[in-house]
Amino acid sequence: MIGNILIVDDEPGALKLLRDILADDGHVVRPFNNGELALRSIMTEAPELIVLDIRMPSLNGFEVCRRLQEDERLMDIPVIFISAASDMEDKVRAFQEGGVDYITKPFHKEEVIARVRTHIALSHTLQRMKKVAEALRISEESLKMAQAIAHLGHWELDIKTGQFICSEEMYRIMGLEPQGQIANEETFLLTVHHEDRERVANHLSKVLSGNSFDMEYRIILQSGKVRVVHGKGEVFCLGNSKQPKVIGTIQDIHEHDQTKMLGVVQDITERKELYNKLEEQANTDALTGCDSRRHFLEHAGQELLRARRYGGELSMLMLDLDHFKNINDTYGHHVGDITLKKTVQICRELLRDVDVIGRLGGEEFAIMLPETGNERAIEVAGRLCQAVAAVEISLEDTATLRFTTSIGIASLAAEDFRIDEILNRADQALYKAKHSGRNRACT
Ligand code: GH3
Ligand code: MG
Ligand code: MG
Repeated sequence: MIGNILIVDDEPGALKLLRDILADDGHVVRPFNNGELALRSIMTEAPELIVLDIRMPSLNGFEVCRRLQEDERLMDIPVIFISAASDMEDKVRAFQEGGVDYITKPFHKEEVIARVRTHIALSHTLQRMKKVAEALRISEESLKMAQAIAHLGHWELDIKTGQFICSEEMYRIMGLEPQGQIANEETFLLTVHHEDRERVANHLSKVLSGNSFDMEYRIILQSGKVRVVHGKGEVFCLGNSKQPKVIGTIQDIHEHDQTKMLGVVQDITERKELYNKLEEQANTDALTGCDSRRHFLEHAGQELLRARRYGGELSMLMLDLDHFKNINDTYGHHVGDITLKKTVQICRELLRDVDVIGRLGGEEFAIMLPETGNERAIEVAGRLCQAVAAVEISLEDTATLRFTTSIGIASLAAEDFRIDEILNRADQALYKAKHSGRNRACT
């Protein structure tokens, strides 16, 4: 193994001999006859090995070595000291001063070559180790960063010992200091919301028989805050076999010494909240706060199935404001909007909690009346018409606006299998109401 070696000796004969021995062995050699010059050269370009005479005028070998140790970039360069064969004291001190070895004068060619080769090889190995350690540190750091970005923590359960190890991010998600508070399955389960604890424990125990752990559950932070997490876990067998990941059965688990369960926890509280918010938005009409068309039809479909299954009654009202275009044209779109909101408000006040109002579009609403037969629906629709006609909306210039609505009524019949069949009949009834003078309910 060829090395880049710097040698220092104040004796010209010894320096030349040493240089020749090392150069003949194939090394790149930089010779110096005093410590100051050698130090300067080392700072400019660090060698892989320094062979350093102890006894030199002005700066001796030990002092040169001390200077190297003061510099972080140079402290790891191995130094072999050169001492006189007779000087036992120097040899002992050579190691105390941080030398890795010594060679004695007069030089024995084979000994010099052997010691230098050994330390060059060692130095190369150390450099490789340093690089690997640095790469490992970076990848661990990246993993930590990635986990933090994804709000993803991981845990490891040693099935044999029951020991639980959690990553830093896992502790962060739990709102705990990363000091090993979660040491076993029991303490892990304590972080789970009490309503979800049994479910998580059951699921976890099933993992031991080879199922993977994959579920959403709630955790409770020390602050009392509730977070929703998605837990995943699988059994890994880290034995001598070439297959490092095995989802094991109970038997497999007890056959392998190093069987561990690895899992991740992902904090999805924000995602869940956002999803709920978007769902709420999609289900609600932004202007009036009643159900959106899509949500109303979904709801009505379910109600139809229920009514058919249990032989219950169900009625639908189709409601359309009269001459609404005139209101917009006369008072402006804003007043039109107020009228729409007011209409929904009146319906809410008159209807039961189980009745559902949906905005089908524009100034057209549908109202579902569960457990309500035709007769009762006619009554409700009549009252709605009257209530709307009685409303006065005060406008800015002390004027008041009054408006009316027409309603079509239809009730569930034996041949109705789909909700639009009832709605179509209600629509036809609405048409009738419009054409027979408006401000009325028709069947
Ligand atoms: P009819 O008595 O026959 O129902 O007459 P109409 O004027 O009420 O019916 P038409 O269908 O001709 O007009 C409905 C109007 O409703 C037209 C449209 O500009 C208006 N409109 C639809 N959506 C909204 C809304 O969200 N806000 C307001 N202010 N107006 C709306
Ligand atoms: Mg209208
Ligand atoms: Mg209309």
